[in-house]
Amino acid sequence: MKLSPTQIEHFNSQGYLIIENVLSDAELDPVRVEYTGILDREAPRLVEKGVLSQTYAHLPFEERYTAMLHEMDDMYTLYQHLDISLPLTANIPADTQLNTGPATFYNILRNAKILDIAESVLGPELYSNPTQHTRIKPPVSALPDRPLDSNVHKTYWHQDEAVLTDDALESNMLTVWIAMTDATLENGCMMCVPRSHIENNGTMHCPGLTQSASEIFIPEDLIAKDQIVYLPVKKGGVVLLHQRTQHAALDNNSDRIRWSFDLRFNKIGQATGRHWFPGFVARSKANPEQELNDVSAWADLWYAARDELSQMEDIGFNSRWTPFGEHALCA
Ligand SMILES: O=C(O)CCC(=O)C(=O)O
Repeated sequence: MKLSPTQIEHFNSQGYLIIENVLSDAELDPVRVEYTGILDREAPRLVEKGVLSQTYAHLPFEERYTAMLHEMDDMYTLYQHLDISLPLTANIPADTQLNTGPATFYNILRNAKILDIAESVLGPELYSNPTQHTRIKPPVSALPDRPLDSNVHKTYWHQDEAVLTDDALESNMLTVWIAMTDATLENGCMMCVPRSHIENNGTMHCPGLTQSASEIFIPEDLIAKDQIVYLPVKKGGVVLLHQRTQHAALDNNSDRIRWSFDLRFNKIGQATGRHWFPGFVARSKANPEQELNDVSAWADLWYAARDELSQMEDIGFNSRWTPFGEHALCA
């Protein structure tokens, strides 16, 4: 699924692109089944620990996830099993889990249509950058009233390159955001400031409100609000963002979850900006034998990284913005 010259020109000039109808239900359904399996595995454990009153196994994934979170004081206990990244916290316990399942690997990260889209922008030497998440956002009415990170709550304004280390500022990183459910104005679709990738190089970010080092944000006063474009997209659609495009996501004010994956790609050989975490060669015309096609090899990379990071007292993710914490705009 190569992008047309018009689409590429829109992306390059505006810093974003909406592409509808990329992934089919036949590709997304196995991912949903995989995620249901994670709840099937974790729910009885949480019941046994006294965290949940029941497994909610009678509910479909969407409602079950919300019902489970509703009962949990520490929702990250569950969420971390679903994410496709280790957390960006000061310490990573040796038993930290993440989803390294085959449906997510083959149907999402290694999906040929997703790689074709990335190739249209970055060329044929594609590295899967480990700056990636799944975000499964319950209705705000189901969330506690305290700062929560953007994997479950709304996303504050930011540029993606701001969560990377300095060595990646010259990399060409592309964000590929994939809708697992429709993303609407009501349920928390993304929004962006067009052309901010050209006009706002290195916008100031404040350190975030939660313990995750990825929760930095651009103060609202620095956003050109009259220029905001909303990015609703149907299930199976994709939104592309340039690494410097200012963007955010609305609250989920609907009564159902809003679910997405956000992946990143850069050119092979460029710094990922998350050297702690493992990326892989997703596609290479020059050296196809270097492509990582085996889900268990991918899982091994993540668990090896976890084992190494669990030995560190303070990993020091993303400390670039701490000095600005005292700036009046950050208050
Ligand atoms: O899905 C969201 O809420 C925001 C995603 C985002 O900000 C990103 O992928 O950089």
